[in-house]
Amino acid sequence: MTGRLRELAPGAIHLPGWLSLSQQRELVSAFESWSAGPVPIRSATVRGHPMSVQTVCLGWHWQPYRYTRAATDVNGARVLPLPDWLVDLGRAALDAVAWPGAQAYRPDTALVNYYDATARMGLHQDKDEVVWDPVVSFSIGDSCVFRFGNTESRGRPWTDLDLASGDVFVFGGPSRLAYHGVTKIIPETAPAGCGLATGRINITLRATGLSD
Ligand code: MD3
Ligand code: FE
Repeated sequence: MTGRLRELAPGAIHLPGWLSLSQQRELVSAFESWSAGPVPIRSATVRGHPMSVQTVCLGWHWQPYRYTRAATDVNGARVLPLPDWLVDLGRAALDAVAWPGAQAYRPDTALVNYYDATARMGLHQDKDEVVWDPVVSFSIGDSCVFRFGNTESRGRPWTDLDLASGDVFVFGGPSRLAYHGVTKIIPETAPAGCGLATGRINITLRATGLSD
C-alpha cells in the first residue's frame, strides 16, 4: 500500500500508509521479542525523571545523551544487533521517497519507542549522532499528533500532523536537526490487523557515525 508523498520542509518527507498490514504485524512481533532483552525495554531517565516513552535499542544503545554498545544505564548487557532486514526496509523506504543515494544508506542503530495512551515526547533535536544521514521513521498502532518544528528553536513555527499506523517519515538534509516531538497519542485509532492492540510503536533508523 503506497500513499502519496508530502514534503513538509526540505528533507522532511511523509509517506502515509507505506507499510502493509502484514509488514506492520511483523514489526510488532519483532518489537515483542526485542523488548524481552537482553536489554529489556525501559524508560530512559532524563535529568532524574523517567521519560513517559519506553525505548529498546538495536545496534547501539541510546542513553541520555550518548550511544554505547552496552546498556550501562540498564543492566550492562550488550544490545541486540540491528538486523539486516530492518536496514533493507529503511533503504526501501528511502527509495520510496526518491531519496538521493538511498542504496548507500547504512544505518547502524534503531531506537524503538513504545507510547501508551498517556505518553508524550517533548520537542527536541536528535544530535547525539556524529553524522547527519537521514533518519527513517516507521509508525505502528495508534496514531499520534507529531509536531515538526524548525531548526532554530523549540518555539514556533511548527506544523502538527497525525502519524498513523504504516506511515513512513524521512528526516534528512536541512531538516535533520529540526526540533520535533509527539504531543499526544490518539486512542483507539490503530487499524484492525496491525498487530498492536493498544498504544503506538515508532522505529527510527539512524547512522550514528560511531565505531567501536
Ligand atoms: C526529525 N521519535 O526517537 S519519530 C526520537 O514518534 C523521536 O517516537 C518520535 O523523536 C516518535 O528521537 C518521532 C520522527 C523523527 C525522528 C528523528 C528525527 C523525526 C525527526 C530527527 C530529526 C528531525
Ligand atoms: Fe527525535
